Amino acid sequence: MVKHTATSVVTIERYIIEQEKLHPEATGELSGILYDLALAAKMIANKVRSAGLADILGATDDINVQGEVQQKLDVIANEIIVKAVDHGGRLCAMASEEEPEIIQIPDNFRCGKYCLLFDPLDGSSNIDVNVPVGTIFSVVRKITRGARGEMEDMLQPGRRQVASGYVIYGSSTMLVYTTGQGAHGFTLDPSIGEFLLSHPNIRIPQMGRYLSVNDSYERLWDDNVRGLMRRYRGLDGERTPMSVRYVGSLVADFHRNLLGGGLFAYPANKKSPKGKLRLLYEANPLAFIVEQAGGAATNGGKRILDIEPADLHQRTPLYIGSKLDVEMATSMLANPVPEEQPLAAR
Ligand code: AHM
Ligand code: MG
Repeated sequence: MVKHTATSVVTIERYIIEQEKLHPEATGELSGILYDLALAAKMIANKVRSAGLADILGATDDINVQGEVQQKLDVIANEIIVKAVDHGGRLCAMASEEEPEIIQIPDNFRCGKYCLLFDPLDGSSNIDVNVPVGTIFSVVRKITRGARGEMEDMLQPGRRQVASGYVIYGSSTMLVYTTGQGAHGFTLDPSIGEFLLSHPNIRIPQMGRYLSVNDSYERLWDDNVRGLMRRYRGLDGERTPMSVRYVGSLVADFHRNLLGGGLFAYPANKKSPKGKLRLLYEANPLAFIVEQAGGAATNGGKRILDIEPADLHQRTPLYIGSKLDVEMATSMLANPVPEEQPLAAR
């Protein structure tokens, strides 16, 4: 008798179709954007995999073997995404962490009803040392009337996202996405070039094992942030200590915490009063995913998905991950430890 394995083989393409059927009114346009992004992810994965060879295959002074100027991988990733999605007739505009202005759909292509916002290669400074990097994306519906996307379409709060996701280029390449019906993960099988469903309906543990924070900024934090980090580490005896894991690549840190439980924090500090991470390209898409997985995300005072964006490249402090750990941040930062009064003011 033939023995079958317990799990079925489901490609991302089939999964997206199945999910789309849950929405009878769906036109298939959003699904089309997701396929195109999966294709872009495979192309970027291919480039990332051979990144370490650039110096050998290319010549010096940033000129490659064809005599072309070598582009940095984050610029290449940006280009790959734009070219994978700009002609499908599904998008009315894009915005990228790599580009200062809105990216318009070329005149010769039709405009659609969605906007795509993305960080093409997050953590790209890690490429040179072979540490995982990622792509993050967010899709919102167009709200203005004209054919082309405008700033107002881009600056929508994260709760209006219709899809978001990320790709991690790690020991394997994984794509995790949500359309508001759970967060689902797919692993790239490089031998057949397909993303296969490997992590259906991801659930993040309510409390985490890992704390991901760059504590070299400790001297620049407010007392309340310092107090919160002490609590996470169990130094005030109020919580089981968390272990610190910090890759310095948001997608990698987030992904580990999503699967195993934990909290990623990039607090505001005296040098970066708004934190470092971008609301539209990093915080919002990951916040949508984490909430779909049963976790939470805040800037310390407000749910990330409720922040009204004012600027395309706006930054935000970010506390994201296991629900109870994020709630700890909300309660401790909303009731900040009073600042020490300078002697002269007492
Ligand atoms: P980038 O978008 O310029 O790559 O910066 C974002 C990265 C994140 O991946 C990571 O979490 C963070 O910057 C690390 O910053 P720091 O070195 O200050 O800890
Ligand atoms: Mg980034």
